[in-house]
Amino acid sequence: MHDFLLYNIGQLILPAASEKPLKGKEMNNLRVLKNAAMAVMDGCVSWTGSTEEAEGHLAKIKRNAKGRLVTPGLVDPHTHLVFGGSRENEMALKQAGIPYLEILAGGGGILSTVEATRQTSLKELVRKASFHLERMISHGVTSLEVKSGYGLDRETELKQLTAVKRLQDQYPVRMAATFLGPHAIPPSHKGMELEFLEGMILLLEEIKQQNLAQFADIFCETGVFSIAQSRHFLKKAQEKGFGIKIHADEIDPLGGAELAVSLGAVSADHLVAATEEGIKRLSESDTVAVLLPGTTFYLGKDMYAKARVMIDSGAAVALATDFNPGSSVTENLQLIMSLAALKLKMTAEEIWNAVTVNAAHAIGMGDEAGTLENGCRADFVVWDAPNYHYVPYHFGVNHAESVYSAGIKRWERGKYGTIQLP
Ligand code: IZC
Ligand code: ZN
Repeated sequence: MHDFLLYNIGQLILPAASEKPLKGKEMNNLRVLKNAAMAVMDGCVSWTGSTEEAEGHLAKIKRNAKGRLVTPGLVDPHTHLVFGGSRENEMALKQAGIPYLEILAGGGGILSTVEATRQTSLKELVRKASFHLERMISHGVTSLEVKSGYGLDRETELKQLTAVKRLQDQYPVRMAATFLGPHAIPPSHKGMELEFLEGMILLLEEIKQQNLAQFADIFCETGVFSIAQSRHFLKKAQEKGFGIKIHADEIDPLGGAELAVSLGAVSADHLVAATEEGIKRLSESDTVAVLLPGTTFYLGKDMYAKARVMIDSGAAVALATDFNPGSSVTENLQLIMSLAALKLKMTAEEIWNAVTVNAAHAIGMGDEAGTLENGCRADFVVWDAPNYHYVPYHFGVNHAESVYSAGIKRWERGKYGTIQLP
């Protein structure tokens, strides 16, 4: 006897749990079961098959999906969810054509969020992040990564990571935490980048001891951290047992992709300016290229990451929101899926694999998240959509009808999603 049986599913998307991310052509294979059914027991998927076969299965609760699309819960593998303040004042600067790195160099951008985050209490940081996290969940996300990096000092970095821990305890989603201490150089350390980096390296030890993060990350970019500095920091993090990630080649082609591969990073993120050589190296590796087209869109740029070249040359690609208060202010991964279709020219099959299995691999959850294999935790979304092509096609709105984690409904489009007429 199952606890729950969902039948009459128009399309059930079943990405296979695999040891490695899907690479190149494999990304275009999406397992789709039509007129399907799925059962849940003790929070895990206990059976999948056809609606006809489901008639022979007993369950405490049965639900008719009415021909809707059902997929694994989405995985958002790159977010800056915990921060103080907001940066709507930068919109006018953007409109005036002032580049992102120039705003940062002037003490704004990341540094203004650092100031606000330092002044925000732990309790308030958790409250604020909860608001955004609930919005993410309502858009279908059941697993995500969250970075620190708006402290740039011991106290505030630990406060941010503690906020992540509180969210992990409070919310029924899987959350990977990433220490991004080297996200910018604080004004107190201008001209003393190496000292600052050494301070962040010292902090790695404490974070490891308190088990506050599984990954370490660095912003490798012109005017921020160089390739040599990034290599130094990431190697130290690796020695201490962290998985490593890197903000690579977002604006300038410094060789971040090559560095990520040479260190065996779990992911290289952004990659808009990655070189041909960098892409080639990625395609020969299992480092996941995490692409963030929402950021390119929001920064008003015309050049997007070369997803087609990456996939066609055999790389593993995932997609993320990069949700943050400056360069990608959206919790909606569905919108990113539309941008991936329109701007990155990814197929619908590649897109669904990129926000499920491959995104899970990018945060070390390849064996548990982004799949609905028998025995896996039942994290899934029922979509107000008849097929998987529909979600990236109809852009800018929320298509989730209900969102489940561990077999329990956590969100449902309710009275605020449909207008109640008097
Ligand atoms: O707050 O601007 N790129 N880090 C690197 C960001 C964007 C977040 C921000
Ligand atoms: Zn980022």
